[in-house]
Amino acid sequence: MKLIKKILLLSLLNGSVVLFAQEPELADLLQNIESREKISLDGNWDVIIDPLENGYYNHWLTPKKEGYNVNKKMKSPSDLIEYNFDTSPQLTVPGDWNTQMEKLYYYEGTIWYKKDFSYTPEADEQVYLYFEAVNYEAMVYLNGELLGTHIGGYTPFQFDISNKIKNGNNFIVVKVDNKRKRENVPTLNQDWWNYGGITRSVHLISMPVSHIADYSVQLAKGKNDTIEGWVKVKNSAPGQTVRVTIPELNQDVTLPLENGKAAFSLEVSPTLWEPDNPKLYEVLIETGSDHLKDNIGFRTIETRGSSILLNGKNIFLKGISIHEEAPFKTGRVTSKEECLILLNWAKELGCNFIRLAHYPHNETMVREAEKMGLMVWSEIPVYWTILFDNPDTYTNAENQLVTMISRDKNRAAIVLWSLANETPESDARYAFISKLAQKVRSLDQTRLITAALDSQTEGENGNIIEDRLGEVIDVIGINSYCGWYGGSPESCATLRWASKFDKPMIMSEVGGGALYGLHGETNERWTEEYQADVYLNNIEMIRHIDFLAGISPWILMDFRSPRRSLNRIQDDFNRKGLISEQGRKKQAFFILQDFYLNENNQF
Ligand code: GCB
Repeated sequence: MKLIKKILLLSLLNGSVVLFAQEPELADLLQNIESREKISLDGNWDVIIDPLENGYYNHWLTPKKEGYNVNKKMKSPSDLIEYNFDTSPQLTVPGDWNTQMEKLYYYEGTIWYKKDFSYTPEADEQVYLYFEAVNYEAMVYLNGELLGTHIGGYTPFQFDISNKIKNGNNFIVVKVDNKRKRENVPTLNQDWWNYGGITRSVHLISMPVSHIADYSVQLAKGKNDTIEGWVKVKNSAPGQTVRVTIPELNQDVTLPLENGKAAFSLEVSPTLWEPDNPKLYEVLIETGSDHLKDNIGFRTIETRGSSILLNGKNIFLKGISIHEEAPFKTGRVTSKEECLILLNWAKELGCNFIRLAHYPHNETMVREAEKMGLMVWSEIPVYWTILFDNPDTYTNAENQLVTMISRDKNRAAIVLWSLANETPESDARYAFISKLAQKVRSLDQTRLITAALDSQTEGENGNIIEDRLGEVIDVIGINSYCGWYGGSPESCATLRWASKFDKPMIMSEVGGGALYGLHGETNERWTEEYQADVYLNNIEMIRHIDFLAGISPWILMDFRSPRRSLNRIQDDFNRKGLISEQGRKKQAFFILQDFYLNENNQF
């Protein structure tokens, strides 16, 4: 097991092999917060809109000693304090700011958030402040004191505030800044709305000082009869043990902790997770003082030549791409109900697979997809022309990647980690993405690596895939817009594909735009008929790609994008959805549905 850097075989307990090990270098992030006792800090937060960052910088543009973070109040009538959270407007958390106030529709910049709360600490307690996501840069202060800064808009982060939280009244201030920057991931240019704000939930999570911080329980790579795992306990006492049980599989092991860590390997053959039977097992983890429960599925995912094998069997990935955009109201998804609407549409379409584009989606989305039997492609926003030769950009991308894997490593539904989308070829890009791939392989060997590539060479007999990133990844994603950005829809039916690599290909994007309710001839852009024709002809095309292992057309639902300004048609929406943002299905939805449900598409 390459996951474990140092393995020392110790003993046999209950017939299972017990190992001591170091968990790989994952993010310092509590696993499975769903199962934890939490105090929610969601709801109304007081906000100050601060385009010039006056709450942070003085007029010489040096950071103030005391900015808005200290939440100062007037003590006497003559005091000059030019801000007041208590009389300020409010925004709802979780939620983006752009869709909550008309004047923030196009806003990109800084907004300060403040929340008061009271707390009564208990004995033997460790308290974490946990943010599911803030877009993009968050400086977090507790009672005026900086806890830390987090960069990256779609991944969770936490602070141990046990020694800082007060008995009684406390306040949190977060400086949220979503200015796009050239060196960021994503960079200045992107085809989705840069929704700002505390977009996902915020929690106070309390647990015993000695607690289960992280664990991994999955099938060993390629083995359907071996469950491998490890548990990390923070502040463990000498001689302390951890117990892992999977009651339905009659597995019950008690493991000694070494430096707070223990690993195990169980020889057992679980019913495997698959789309038709997304079986999850209750897994219980206990230490003396702490316990938690997770529902975990077991499956293997591999490639053989140009096929993808789920549990050793060839599978065609019938997918759809999805942005984390709320149906009916637009803006960021903020509830489980919204996740379920999107996922149920994917099921109705006949999918067994979803591409969660272009950044890690919220944890609920992944967990619910898993329960519904949807395989998941999860990706980081290494998108278009990020600065591949900038070391800070790399560090940022790697942090997002490692955090995504840390959060979701126990989700059997995730079969593909995607490292990049439509990145222009260069040596720097090759080195950057290869390094990310190495990182994934050092952390997780139980999933496949992919990237959505743009670069296909037009040969005499059609398109040829020869981007050298193909050497690095396991599954080649190809974004192709035949019939939309190039060629007529009819020309797609006869377009042929070849690949330099003996690897599976997923057509990770394909499609075209239509305004729901706009009808006309098949050659009229933006009509449902045109879009349907794009789908029909592309479906004809893919029947002839013998190394094709799946598709995830672009996209389930229309989504906001400031690049899309065609008045009366786009109105700030990318219209390539099969469903409008108001939940109306376009003709193309039914074309794809027919292909997925009625055709024997086992390629
Ligand atoms: C792409 C991008 C995606 C865009 C899409 C489009 O290739 O990966 O983010 O939204 O094309 O609609 O052009």
